[in-house]
Amino acid sequence: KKAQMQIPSGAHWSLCYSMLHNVSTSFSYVIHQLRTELRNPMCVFYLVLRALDTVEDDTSIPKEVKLPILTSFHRHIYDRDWHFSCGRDEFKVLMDQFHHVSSAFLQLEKCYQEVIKDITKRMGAGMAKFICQEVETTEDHIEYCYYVAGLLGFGLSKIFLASGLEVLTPDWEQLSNSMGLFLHKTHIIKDYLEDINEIPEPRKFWPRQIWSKYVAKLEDFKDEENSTKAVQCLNYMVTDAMMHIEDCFKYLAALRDPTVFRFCAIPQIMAIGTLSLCYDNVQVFRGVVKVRRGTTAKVMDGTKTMDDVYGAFYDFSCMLKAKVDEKDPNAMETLDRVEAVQKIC
Ligand code: PS7
Ligand code: MN
Ligand code: MN
Ligand code: MN
Ligand code: MN
Repeated sequence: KKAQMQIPSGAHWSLCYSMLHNVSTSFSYVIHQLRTELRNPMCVFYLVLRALDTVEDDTSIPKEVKLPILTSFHRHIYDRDWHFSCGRDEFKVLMDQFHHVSSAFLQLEKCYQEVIKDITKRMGAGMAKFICQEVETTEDHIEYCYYVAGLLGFGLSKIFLASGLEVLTPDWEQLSNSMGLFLHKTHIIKDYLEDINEIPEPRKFWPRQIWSKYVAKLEDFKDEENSTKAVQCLNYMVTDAMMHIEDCFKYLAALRDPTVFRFCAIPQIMAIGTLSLCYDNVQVFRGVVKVRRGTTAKVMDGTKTMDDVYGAFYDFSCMLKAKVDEKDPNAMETLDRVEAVQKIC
């Protein structure tokens, strides 16, 4: 313990930034380009929630061990001596080196600590709730996405406001939630196979109320004989996620600081890119579906203004539109959504 106290504060930060890079290259990129006053809080916020998520995701931890960790995680971040090993690879490293995250957290200004603690507390409670129950209805699906992403959007907005860099519109709370929901609904679609193949237990985030119209068990989408049903359900899920785009535009259009703008806009463009790639794509049920590296690089480099956002959404929604087949049961609805988006662009 003595030795740990002697680590110079700069060492905690460089280890945090190196772990950030190892767990997410894309978030590492958008966090690095932020102004100094936001960069450190965002790095810590990311690592704290990523560690919380590593506990949530590890299906080998017994429920009675996992639940109290999730619901008291907001207290563990204040404790440099707290340690819990779980997860795999770079996530395991993060858990084993978590004292560096705590040390960095304790050096942040109080106002940032408060937001991070509050969101961690509420997200942990929400994750615990969904360890105990499955995603049955579309309301459950929205509620889960609210806990792991909508709440985060809310917390990020609070940090932007606290920094004095942003003012935001009166409806920022609802718009922040939509920003998170759009990202996370997309993520859940893309991660179908990764989640269902989780060992020792599958994870299921698609709402039963929707998939049960197509198959008897969510796993059935993996079978080749169910390809048509699987893709129809996938197309419905993609169309549903698109309903948040208008709110996302409103949120982004109100941002003033160019680095905050890029931080918020780049993940949203990656999401519409992912949706357009997933639409009508049976590969979602066969392997990994990911936006190409070259496309990612273009988005990272070429997103500076609202016009860039509209341009990217226009292009990706064209790619999606070109795949809509009139035989798809929800084709009309999908085309309506595409048109509504393109009208704004
Ligand atoms: C900008 C108003 C603090 C920047 C960014 C780690 C990513 C991991 O990857 O399926 O398959 O393991 O387990 C709104 C980020 C929503 C959250 C949720 C946008 C922290 C994206 C912990 C709000 C990101 C939310 C789990 C929970 O999915 O993932 C604005 C910063 C944003 C982290 C994300 C991820 C959830 C997640 P994987 P999972
Ligand atoms: Mn995860
Ligand atoms: Mn998770
Ligand atoms: Mn996932
Ligand atoms: Mn994943």
